[in-house]
Amino acid sequence: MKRIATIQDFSCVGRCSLSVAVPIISAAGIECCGIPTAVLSNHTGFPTFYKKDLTDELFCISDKLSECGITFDAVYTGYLASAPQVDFAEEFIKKFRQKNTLVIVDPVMADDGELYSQITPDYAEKMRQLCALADVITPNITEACLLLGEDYIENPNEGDICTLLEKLVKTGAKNALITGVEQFEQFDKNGKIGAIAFDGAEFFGYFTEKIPLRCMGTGDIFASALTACLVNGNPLKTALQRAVTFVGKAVDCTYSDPERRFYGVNFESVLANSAELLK
Ligand code: PXL
Repeated sequence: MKRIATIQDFSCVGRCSLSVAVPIISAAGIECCGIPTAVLSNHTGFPTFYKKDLTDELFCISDKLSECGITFDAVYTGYLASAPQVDFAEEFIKKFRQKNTLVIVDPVMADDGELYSQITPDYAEKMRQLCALADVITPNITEACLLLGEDYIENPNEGDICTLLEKLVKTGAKNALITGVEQFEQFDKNGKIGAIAFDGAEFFGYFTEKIPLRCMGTGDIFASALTACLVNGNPLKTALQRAVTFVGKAVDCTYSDPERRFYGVNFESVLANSAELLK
């Protein structure tokens, strides 16, 4: 069985990070080893939260895994709770990377032009170095601009996205993918939403119906589904299509739930029926 190490926080409430990565990757038939960067009562999108940073523990955990001779088919990083944890992720990748280990970095730090609470400006600089080690990076538009040290582009067109992707690949990542890209049809206000990728030679994108609902954690669900598809041997183009489809189904299901919560996507409702998509 394939095995992934995923480095991100555990938020007790709020469907993000490890609470979505572990079930999604497990449903794809892959062993998912969660390396917790922090434990939070709930994610930082709520007005208040308790956070216990686990930076010291991270180094002890990685030393023991290494002593036990454990290997991983992929290392996938998500929300890192502080700038020193970005250094840890870099060290972990260097320690555990073998010839065929895939490295996926989701540079979780901002959305809609704003840094997440707790993320400091020096974080983006460190994140740039981490991204340079990756096989695939999955920023949203805000994160892509931050990684490049550019001003946020509010309503980018496809040309803007392609330029960002080309620059991101020049900074070192083998493949770059930008999420949350909207494709507005001329007379269809709902338009479509999806992702565009660049592998250094070719651009490809995939879009699904845009549902008028913004939920925290959508990027984490996307990156987890993409990682699972890649580790199961799918090419990036297929993995991108399937991850966009999976997120679309989950957001659709959340939208039709009269009791939906603002803080999370009902991915549980689609996971069992969509597990084949991730294989
Ligand atoms: O979904 C990204 C994310 C993950 N983990 C924590 C967060 C956020 C976004 O705010 O606060 C703790």
